[in-house]
Amino acid sequence: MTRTVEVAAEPSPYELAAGRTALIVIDMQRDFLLPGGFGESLGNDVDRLRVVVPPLAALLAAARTAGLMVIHTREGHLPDLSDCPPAKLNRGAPSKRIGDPGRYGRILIRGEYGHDIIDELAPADGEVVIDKPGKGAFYATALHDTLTAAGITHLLITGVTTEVCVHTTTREANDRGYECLVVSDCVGSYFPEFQRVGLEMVKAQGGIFGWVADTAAVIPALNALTTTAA
Ligand code: TIU
Repeated sequence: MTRTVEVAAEPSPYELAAGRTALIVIDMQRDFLLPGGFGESLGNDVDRLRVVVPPLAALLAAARTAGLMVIHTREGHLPDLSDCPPAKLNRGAPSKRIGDPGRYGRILIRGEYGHDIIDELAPADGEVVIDKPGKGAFYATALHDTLTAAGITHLLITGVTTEVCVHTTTREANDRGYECLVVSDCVGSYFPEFQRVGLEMVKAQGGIFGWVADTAAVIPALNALTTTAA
């Protein structure tokens, strides 16, 4: 029988199921979090995302100890940009576009230093890294097949940015039948208002896309899973 631990989440308690739950860490890449990358090229203050790093590092450690499957994603494109639709390449008026040289290599291009995950949250050996061309982690990736093969039905969703890649991925996951909990202090936005409303939208209408809880609720539940496993 699957062990479960209840998380005090909104709008209702969330059943954390051992062996069926994965932690998804979305796009914690230098291009979004450091000056000179894609995030800044769009006119954003990247410092707003840094607050996510300490709680997410703590959650990652607890998830690893509890034996959860951990999946990291990276948004980015092939060097020839053949997987980047013109609608994405040409949208808006960024000071630099995807593929242009940035402070950490070509912006949002796979294999470049800026495209990779920040050192504090580097994937551990054996953790899956999903490279995605879109905002959602399920579009044009093997994520659903990977989760299905591992028997995963529940997702703890973290990363950046709340209203863009976190939301798109949560909605994609919800439509595919996953029970999603968005960890509120482990997701970040360049816009405080979008952060607040983005979290409200997930849990509104009885949990239309899923649940929301912070690390103060989720980490003790992970620790309880670890204890009951012993
Ligand atoms: N611009 C913005 O808020 N986000 C993105 O472009 N990608 C992700 O959210 N990862």
